[in-house]
Amino acid sequence: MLDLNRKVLFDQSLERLKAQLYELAEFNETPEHGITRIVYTNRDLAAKHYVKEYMKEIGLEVSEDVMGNIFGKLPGSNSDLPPVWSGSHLDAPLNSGMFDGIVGVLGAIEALRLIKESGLKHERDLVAVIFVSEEPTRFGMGCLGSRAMTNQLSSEDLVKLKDKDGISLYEAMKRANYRPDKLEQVRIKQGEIGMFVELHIEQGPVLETNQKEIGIVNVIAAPTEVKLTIKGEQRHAGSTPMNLRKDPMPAAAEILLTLETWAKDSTKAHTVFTVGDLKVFPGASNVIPNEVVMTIDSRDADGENKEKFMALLNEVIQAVCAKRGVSYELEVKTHDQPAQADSLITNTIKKVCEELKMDHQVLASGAYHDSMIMSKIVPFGMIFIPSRDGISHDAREWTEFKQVASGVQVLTNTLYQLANE
Ligand code: HGY
Ligand code: MN
Ligand code: MN
Ligand code: MN
Repeated sequence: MLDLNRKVLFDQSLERLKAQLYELAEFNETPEHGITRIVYTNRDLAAKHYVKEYMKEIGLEVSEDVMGNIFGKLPGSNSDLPPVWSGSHLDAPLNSGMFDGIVGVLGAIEALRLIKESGLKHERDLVAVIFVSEEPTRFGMGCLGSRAMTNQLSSEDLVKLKDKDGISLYEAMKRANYRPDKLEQVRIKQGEIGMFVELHIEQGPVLETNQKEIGIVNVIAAPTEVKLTIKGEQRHAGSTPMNLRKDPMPAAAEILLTLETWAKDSTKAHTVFTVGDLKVFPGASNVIPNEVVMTIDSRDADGENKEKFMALLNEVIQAVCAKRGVSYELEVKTHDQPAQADSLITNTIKKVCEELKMDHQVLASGAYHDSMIMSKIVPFGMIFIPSRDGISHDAREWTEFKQVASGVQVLTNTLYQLANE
């Protein structure tokens, strides 16, 4: 094991990570409740600047691509070998927590700092990476940076994806002084990167319930993210008899409940279904709406079940809208496939946990991550640390700083070993 596991180093790491987590939490649009940090906004750009400056300060070679993905490199003795990457995201959804994504960003940087300061040799370059916009908050699609890298985001997508104010991803990139016209420069080919390891909070209840310090992810459940618009006929709420109505609101409710029941009855362990946003137009209590717009977020770790959901989604929407005399538009934003972690990486994480005598277990990730997208071009592994009460994407999100530091210790040793593979 690395001599960096000495107690004094662990305590120094813990203090640094704690301070940085609080400092990054300052870049926040909703200090009155939780953390909100949306891609290409001032807070997001300020957080990026903070991290770039810190990476320079500790001597990493810092670069940024035309989209705003950030890289901090610690050169190895053999830079011809494909590097080992580690990292996550800086953006945060609405009124959420201060750990999601951030522990993977700061953890990767801290790991490279510890390895650098230990003076221990490593062959492969080690790179801390910060992906643009992992959260779907602004453009309805998550993992924009890693999708762009792995050629799963086209120039047409940059124009098509729009935020609630009608600003396209292309325009938002330009306003933030990035170069959407040079998207091709972001692409990374299969084989260019050797391995990718992401440290992340679990965002669920398993590790805490089982009293484990570390989670080793074997599979990442994949999202199907859809925008459904149902159009009906706006009329008076009082004088319109029930049999004359073409009301999109009960149509949306029937579709939602049918799909929720299907997810609840699923025999697969990680089938989930959420409607996180639903807007009614014009939105007056005594007016039968003319339109309802809702998001549908379904996840599964089983590819076959995902296809069954997709078939059911189309069938239910069609049948309910026909029965109720309303029309609909269905926009499928993502329909990703579950991602299997790499056995060399997961075995290395396991070995490190055993050597550090940390209780650990293998588990699936219900949340998706950039690792899921990167798995298209590079073998990945994920290290989880516990979430208090299993809560995330909420101001109550919490992980003890000792748990963060332990996760970073496992990440550091894992990266060191993989860099000498
Ligand atoms: O939604 C997710 O799973 C991720 O946290 N964006
Ligand atoms: Mn998240
Ligand atoms: Mn995350
Ligand atoms: Mn994620």
